[in-house]
Amino acid sequence: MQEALQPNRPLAAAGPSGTEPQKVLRSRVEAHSLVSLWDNMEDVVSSTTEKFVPHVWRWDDIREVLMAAGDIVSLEEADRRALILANPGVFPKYFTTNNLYVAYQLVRPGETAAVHRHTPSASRFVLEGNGGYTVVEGEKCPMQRGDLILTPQGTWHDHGNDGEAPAIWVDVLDLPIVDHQGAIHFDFVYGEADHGGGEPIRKYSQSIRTEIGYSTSLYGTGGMQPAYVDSKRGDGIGSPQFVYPWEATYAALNRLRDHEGSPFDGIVLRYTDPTTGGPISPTMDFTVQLLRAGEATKSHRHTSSTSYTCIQGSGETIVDGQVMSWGENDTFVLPSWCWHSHQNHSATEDAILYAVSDLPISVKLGLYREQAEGEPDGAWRGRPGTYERRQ
Ligand code: 1HN
Repeated sequence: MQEALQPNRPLAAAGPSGTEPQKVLRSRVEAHSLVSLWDNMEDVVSSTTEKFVPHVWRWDDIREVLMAAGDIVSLEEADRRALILANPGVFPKYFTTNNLYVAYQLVRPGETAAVHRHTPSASRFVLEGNGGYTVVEGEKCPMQRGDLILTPQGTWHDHGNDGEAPAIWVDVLDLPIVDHQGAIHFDFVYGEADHGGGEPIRKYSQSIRTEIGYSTSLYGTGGMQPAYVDSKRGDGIGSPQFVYPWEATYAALNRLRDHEGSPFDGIVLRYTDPTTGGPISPTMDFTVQLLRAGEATKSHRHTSSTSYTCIQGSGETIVDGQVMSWGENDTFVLPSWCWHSHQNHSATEDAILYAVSDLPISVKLGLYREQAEGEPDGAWRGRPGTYERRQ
C-alpha cells in the first residue's frame, strides 16, 4: 500500500538529536558567528513577518492624542505632526505591516509644513478639514475628505492649511521596504530662483507653478491621456496624477453598485496610474471598496499585507477566526497570508473601505499567491483578475 503524503514540512525538521560531539560542534560553530542550518532548519524557513499581528486603531483615540499634540508640538519644532500606527507585534519598531508605514497627520489652520523630498513613496487620504493642501512638484492639491493625494518617490512636497478647521489625513508610505533595501534618502534643501532669475535661494515652501486641478484635468478622464506633455514628474516613478478626488471615486462606486463585484471584496476599484493602467506606485496598490448593506464576503488569504481605513459606515472583518469590528475613520491592518472576510451588518447603510497593500511587491517578485476558502492547500497560486495579467 502507498504511504499517504505527510504535512508539508522539512523531512528532518527536528534536527540532529544532540549527541555530545554535536553539542561541542554547535558551540564551535556559534563562536564564529555562524549558525548551522541542520539545527535551525525550521526557524530558517519560517517567516519573521509572522510577528506582525492584525490590529484596529480607533479614530476617537487617535484624534484625541493628535489634537493634544497640536497644542504641544509646533510645526517649527516638528517636520511633520504625525502619529504612527505601530504594529503591536513588533513594537517599538514603527512599522504598521512588514512593508507599510501608516500614520495620521494633523495640520492646524494657518500652519505650513516644510518642503522636502525622499525615496519612499507617500500617499495621503483625507479624513477631515476643508482648507488643507499639499503642494506636489509645484501643483497645489486641495485636500477634501475622501481625496487621495500622491507624493511619489522623489517629488518635492509641502503641506499647509488655509481653512478654519484642522486638516487630518492618513499617510501611507512604503518606508519599511525602502528601509530593508538600505535606500532611505531625504532631501530637505529646496531652492528656487526669485522672479528675476539668478541663483536659487532656499525656500520653506514651493511656489505654485500650475493651476489647481492640473493633474486631474490632464489624467482624470478614464481612457484618455494628454499627448502633449511629458508625464515624467519627480523621479518618474509612480503615477503622474497626484490627485484622485473623492467625487469621482464615489461616483464610480455608485455606478457599479448593482454589479455582483468580487466575492472577497464587494465592489472594489483599483486606483491606477493612467500611463500604465497598473497600480499607482511600484510598491503599493491602492483600492477602495463598497460593501453594500448586509453584504458578507467569502474568506481568502494572500501573500500581501493590507491597511484598511473605513471611510463610511461600519462592519466587521473576521481574521483567522477572530472578529475585528471597525467604524468610520478607524484603521485596521491584516498581515500577509491570514484568512479574512468582511461583513457589513447594516440593513440600510453602505460601508466603504480605503485599502493600501504591498501587492505589487509580491507580483513583481513572482511571489503572489492567493487561496480561497474551500480550496485545498496545494492549490495556492496566482489568481487571474489581479493586474499582473496586464504587465
Ligand atoms: C513624510 O514626508 C510625510 O510629507 C509624512 O507628510 C510622514 C514619514 C516618514 C517619512 C516621510 C509628509 C512621513 C514622511
